[in-house]
Amino acid sequence: MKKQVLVLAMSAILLAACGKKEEPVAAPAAPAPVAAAPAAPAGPVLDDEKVLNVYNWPDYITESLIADFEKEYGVKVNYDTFENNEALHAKLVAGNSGYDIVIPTAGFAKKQIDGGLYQPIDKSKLKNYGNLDTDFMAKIAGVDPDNKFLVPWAWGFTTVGINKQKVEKALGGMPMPENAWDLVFKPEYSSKLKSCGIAYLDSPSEILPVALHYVGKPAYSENPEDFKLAGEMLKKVRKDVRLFSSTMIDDIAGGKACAFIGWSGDINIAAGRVKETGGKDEIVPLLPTGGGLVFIDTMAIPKDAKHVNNAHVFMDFYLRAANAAAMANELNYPTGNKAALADIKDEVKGNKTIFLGPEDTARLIPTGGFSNDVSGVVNETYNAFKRGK
Ligand code: N2P
Repeated sequence: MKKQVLVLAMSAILLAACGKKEEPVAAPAAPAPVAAAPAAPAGPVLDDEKVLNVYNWPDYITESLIADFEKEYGVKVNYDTFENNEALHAKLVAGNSGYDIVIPTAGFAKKQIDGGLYQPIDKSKLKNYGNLDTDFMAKIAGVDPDNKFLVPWAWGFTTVGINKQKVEKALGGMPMPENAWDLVFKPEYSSKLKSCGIAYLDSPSEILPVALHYVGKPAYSENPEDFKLAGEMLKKVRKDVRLFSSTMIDDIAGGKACAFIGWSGDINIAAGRVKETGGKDEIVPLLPTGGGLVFIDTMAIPKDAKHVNNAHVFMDFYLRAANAAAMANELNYPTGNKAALADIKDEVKGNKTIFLGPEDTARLIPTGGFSNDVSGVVNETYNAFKRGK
């Protein structure tokens, strides 16, 4: 049975009629109707079991969000992370994942929506839904018509980042390329940067689109020949790649890698960490002329989720302007929450590697996804590359 969190109404007090001893006792007058206590505002509907299971990307939640939510609603949050969309997809396809909220990238989620893996969002339960930017929602509607299944979490772009001093030293006087993707995709550069460490995200659905785009093919090609070309290009630089990881903030900040394919916000976090600890190296997310790969990550409720009400309450909580603003202020990832803009610090709003200028925005590789037809080729090409075959 669903229960409502209700504040208890105060009980009525009946007054006894009183009179002088000698006077005949009058029949007690009917008590005056007690004014009804003002209705307490109904709280959101929670499930009987006060639990919420969330599955998200690593390093992608503000510090106090979960604790604040647990405290306010008395719901215990179990929080797990996945490394890439493929790992999330495998869990959803297997079924009974146990998760109530998952955070797929919108482009990738299309096939999950088409495959019936999510349940529709009940927007009537999201009183903060109006905080969302309608233009942003229109973009998501390209993969999720009528915004039925996906509620924005955050967005950013996959790009090349560098440790400026280490890269300059390793290049030994060789000028930086015009297109920063050359640093990680062209043997001329990668063979030099190998010495200070090249890291790639461990994410087929991001490495393949940027590789395809780099070799002049559509980022979300359907043509196996295009994958062959991208695979050949990747093969040439494989020996220079030191690390595959989706949690590379510490590796970057700790100097294990000097050139990396990473996420814009994470690269900025690593840059901040080096500064805080008094390090001299500058970590910089670059804005390649070849374009970064935009991602829009979203919350969705798996079809077989057990705590659907709690999931909606969490979504609505996240949609509060202050919570969405913290995502940009603390983690350098903007959200589609328009109301949050006022609470985002000026230095974050003014950072062109977080809030891109028009030129860089125009160059971004738009969000998209591979169809099921090519998912085999995507995985084969990626795995062969990673194994060095
Ligand atoms: C941040 C995770 C970014 C997710 N660490 C990219 N889809």
